[in-house]
Amino acid sequence: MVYVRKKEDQQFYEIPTKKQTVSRNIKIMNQSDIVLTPVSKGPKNITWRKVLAMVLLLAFVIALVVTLILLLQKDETPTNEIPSTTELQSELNCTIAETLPLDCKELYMNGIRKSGVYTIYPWEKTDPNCRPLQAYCDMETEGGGWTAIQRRVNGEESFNRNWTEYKLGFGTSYGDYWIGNDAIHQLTFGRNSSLYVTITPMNGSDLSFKMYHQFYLFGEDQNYRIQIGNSGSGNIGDKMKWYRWPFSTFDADHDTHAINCAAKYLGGWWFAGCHGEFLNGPWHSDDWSSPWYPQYSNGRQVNGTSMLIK
Ligand SMILES: [Ca+2]
Repeated sequence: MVYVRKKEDQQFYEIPTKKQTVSRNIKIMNQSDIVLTPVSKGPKNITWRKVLAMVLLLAFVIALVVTLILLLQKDETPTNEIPSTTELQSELNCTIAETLPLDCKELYMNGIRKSGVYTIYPWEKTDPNCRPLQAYCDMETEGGGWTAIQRRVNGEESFNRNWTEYKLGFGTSYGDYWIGNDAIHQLTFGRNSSLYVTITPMNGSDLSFKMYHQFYLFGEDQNYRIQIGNSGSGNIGDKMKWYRWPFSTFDADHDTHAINCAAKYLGGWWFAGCHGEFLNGPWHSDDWSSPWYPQYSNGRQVNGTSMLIK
């Protein structure tokens, strides 16, 4: 039904439909040809249709906006399936690890001559442990190219750590640190490495050092058992030449003594029953027993240590 509102009386009138009096085939010449029927009220049906249409349109717009907001939120929210930045970085580094330095020796061979902290890539890209490592490189001692696996310079880090911490490493490579037993295994196993131990004496006299050859560490499945072949040059005793023992920490006793050596002497090491040398004791303390017997029988005589490999 179609309606019209007359100006004269503001009254609504119903316009006849085509079926009634108006046809497409009839040309209306005069407005009086159309018979208007007054109706009591306005075009109620039209108003409701408009309202209904507006409601439907509004509902559609609201649904559209809500959908868009949900889609945007989904894009911004990280999920478990998305790798973290560290994982991506690690994956990236491992992917190109073949062209990057395995250790400080390779950096030295690439022309690096300044001692300091560098990034090394000990693992193959397919290794689940694959990750870049920050390591201190000694590029001056004994021909340079040495990777520090242990270094103590200021006593800021405690070396009384548990199995997992020794496994993965701790500390900061520009200060006190342990590079990690996994990394030592990876850097030495099957590689005929040399080990160079240094001790800085508290009394200001010359640096103590000792070289060993054929040094390597077995993997965690053998509790990082150490193997040392021949001893080389040095100005202190070389009892480490006989080392064949697994690693121990206070929470993993693998020594041959009835007691827990790591718990008693407050640090991780390749204890047997218990030790003659021990570089991981409490810093500047009488509790650090026999760092390197007989030259260093007490931790208060020691002002720095390092264990270097290449
Ligand atoms: Ca024991």
